[in-house]
Amino acid sequence: MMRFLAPFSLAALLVCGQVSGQTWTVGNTTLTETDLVTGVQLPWELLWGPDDFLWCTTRPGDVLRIDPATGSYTTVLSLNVMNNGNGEPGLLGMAMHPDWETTPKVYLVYCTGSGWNGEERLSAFDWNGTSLVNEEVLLTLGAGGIHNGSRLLVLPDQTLLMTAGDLGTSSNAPNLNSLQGKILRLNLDGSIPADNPFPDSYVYTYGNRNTQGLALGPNGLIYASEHGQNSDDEFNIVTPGGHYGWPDVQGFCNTIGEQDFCANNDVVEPLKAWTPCVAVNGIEYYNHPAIPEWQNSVLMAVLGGLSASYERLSVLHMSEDGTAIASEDQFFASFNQRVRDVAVNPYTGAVYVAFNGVSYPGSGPNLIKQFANEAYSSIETPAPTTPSLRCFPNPAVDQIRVEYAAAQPTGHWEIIGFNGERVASGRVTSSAWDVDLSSFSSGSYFLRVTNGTSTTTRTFQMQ
Ligand SMILES: [Ca+2]
Ligand SMILES: [Ca+2]
Repeated sequence: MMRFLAPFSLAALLVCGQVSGQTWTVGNTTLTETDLVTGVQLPWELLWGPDDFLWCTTRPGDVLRIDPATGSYTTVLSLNVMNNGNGEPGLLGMAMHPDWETTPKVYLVYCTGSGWNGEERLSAFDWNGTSLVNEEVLLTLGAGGIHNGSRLLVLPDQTLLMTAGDLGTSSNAPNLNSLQGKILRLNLDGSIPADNPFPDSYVYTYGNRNTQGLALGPNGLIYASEHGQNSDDEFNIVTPGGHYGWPDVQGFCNTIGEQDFCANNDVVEPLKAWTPCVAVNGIEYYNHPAIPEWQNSVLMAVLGGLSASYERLSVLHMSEDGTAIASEDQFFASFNQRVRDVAVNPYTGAVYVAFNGVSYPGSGPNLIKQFANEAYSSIETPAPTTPSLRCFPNPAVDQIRVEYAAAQPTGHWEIIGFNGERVASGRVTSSAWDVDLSSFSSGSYFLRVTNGTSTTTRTFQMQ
């Protein structure tokens, strides 16, 4: 079946930030694009939380709790991370305790230390209603300039998977005495599960290079995406005790040397491999009726590789039992933006996508977009509890009106170009004000209003 993806402009109808200017056609479904949050440095993990907020880690060390209805967010934790999140290390994966009502814990992986050597920590924090507190370090690994993993995923049996990269030393991966180049499995208190495949070991799979996608699929399947070196990015099914081949086997067992190694080592082959590498990243299983064309598929963020040629959201249509990829569709390549992660709104079926700018290891513009089928009627998303922000007209010519509906309209506002330069700012003293744009050049800007710990952003265009 052919699938079409055709953007067209709705600029005349826009309210700033609510719709960014495009709709996308997916079969018989129309997705409306919204810039939910803009100006965030390197959103890395996107997660729909058990509190019905969208949670996000940023590689420079912040945890954001985003109101999905308004895009307003609060920074609930700021960590000191290695090299301020420049390069590959920083704050990475996140997961929530499955018994959130009684045990509101958030699990985070981050790299800390100076220079390019340090420590990677898996820590649990308590959510106290406003911030993350009481860090408990559950596990420490090495951290380096490259290949730090790390995604987290809580399994239905209340254990936690953590992907650990090989730190650029490929011999780590097959070495069962190293925690690098693995997928690890822990109890939620940090102890080793009694039924792990290797006695008294966190190791769940080995021979992994740098796995940066994990998701639960149907029928108890666990999916993983893994970066290859130059060839053979992989999409795998996670099998306890499995050897995934690195560095002796890349992708399928399809060379003479690989076939011998695979026969002797019972190597698990991927469901699909991509050559040259496209830099596969965060994954999420999608089965929501809001986008019927994407049901029973895995949405996979693709960074595009060092050559910045393959950026997209891949839709991997799975076979009925989930054990094979039937076909791949590609979306949003026209943004030419590194796609880092994806999350799904369980009420509306809307998809949130984290973009990481145009070049490795991450530059502006960074933003979180929502793609929603507005024709789908669903259970309402819970009412927003945080301020709403509008700016209009969009596109703007010489002036823009800002409306900020907050209980206390205080704080400050900024307008920032997509190159990161702040071009205007001021104090918030009322719920509406005008900004003179007559000296602005044309292009994309974002408006950021900060009120206490709450930040709200909107994008607008200057003609
Ligand atoms: Ca492999
Ligand atoms: Ca191969």
